[in-house]
Amino acid sequence: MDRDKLFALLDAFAVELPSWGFADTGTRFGKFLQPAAASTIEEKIADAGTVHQYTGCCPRVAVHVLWDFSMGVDATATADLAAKHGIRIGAVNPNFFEDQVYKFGSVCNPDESVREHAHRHMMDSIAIAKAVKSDTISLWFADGTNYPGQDEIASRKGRMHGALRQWHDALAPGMKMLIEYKPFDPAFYHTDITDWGMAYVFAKDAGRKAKVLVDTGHHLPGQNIEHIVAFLIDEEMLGGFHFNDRKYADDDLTFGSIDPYAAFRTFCEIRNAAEAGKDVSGIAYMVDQSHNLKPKVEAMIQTVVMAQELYAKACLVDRGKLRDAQARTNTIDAEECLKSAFFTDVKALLAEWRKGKSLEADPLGAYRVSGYEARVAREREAVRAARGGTSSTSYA
Ligand code: PSV
Ligand code: MN
Repeated sequence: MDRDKLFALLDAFAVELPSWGFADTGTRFGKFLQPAAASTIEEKIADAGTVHQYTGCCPRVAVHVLWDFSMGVDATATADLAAKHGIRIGAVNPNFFEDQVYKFGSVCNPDESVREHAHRHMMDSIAIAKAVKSDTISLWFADGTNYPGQDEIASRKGRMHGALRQWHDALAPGMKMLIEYKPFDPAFYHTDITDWGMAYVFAKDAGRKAKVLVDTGHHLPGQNIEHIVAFLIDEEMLGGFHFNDRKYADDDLTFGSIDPYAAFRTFCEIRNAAEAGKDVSGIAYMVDQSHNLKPKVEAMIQTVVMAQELYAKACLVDRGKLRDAQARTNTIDAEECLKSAFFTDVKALLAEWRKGKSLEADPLGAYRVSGYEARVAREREAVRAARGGTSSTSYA
């Protein structure tokens, strides 16, 4: 592939950051607080804008409604603030898991008043999306049961189905709805949308604006994510990704930190589809990571640079050679096509791409010398002390 084509593909490769990834978060066993962690939407947006400033490829920040908005407050101010930091608001994530009423689920709850509560929250979330000019509502449900017999699985399916259909039709024109799946956690016996197949069926039944969201951490060990991705693209049902990595379950580790070759293979399937004429331009690339150990802005820069490198490698696969090897059923030659692209050092190419955008060649190094983290740590600690508290925002 020539350099200009690669650079054009990199220009189009935007990675959306999660607002919650800049806040103090932890595990159910506790949080380790960081002085520079963001505790307001203003601070989260400033951090996301900073990552974009150094990487040049993160023009949007996803928001989580209950963590980032107060009901009744004008959401357009948040969009204006994002614009001041050189970014826009991306996916709007309603929250169907935190309210006390959701103990036995949200839309699948047998109690109709709880389902209505969830419905009102969805309508508020659509209104927020309109106000911030976002075209994406991203749905994840913690719904499920912990014990056999706790509830009727098929009835819960029917409730989910009804809600998604109704919500699909309430979306504004041009808006889309992404449906995420997760095999377990917090529900440990059965989860109402447990895998890509169920998400696919619900999305398909809801209507054309609904697509599947693949969170790379939400798979059982050994599952072949690139196969799922290739299948969904072919069905025109892949809406987007939540990037992260995991060793065991949904660990929210840095994308590519455990298995970069698997992440590369996922990008390969996207590029294969694109080269075969499929429209992949609507796929949303989003990060869903909450760092408990790493400094948050640094971790996001590391993530985004990794995503760009793996994507560039997937672009570099010699698809002419690959097709030829496949036609000859030469498995070794075919596999070598992937391996030689994966092992190509693309750092210099990316540095050149950044130079063309007046960015520093090494985003992490440049960010570190900027002194941003030390400065915001001082400012945020002072603000928190004046408020008389520590970090406020939630688990993620
Ligand atoms: C759930 O584990 C999830 O992946 C969903 O995308 C949520 O919105 C996000 O994490 C919140 O942390
Ligand atoms: Mn997710």
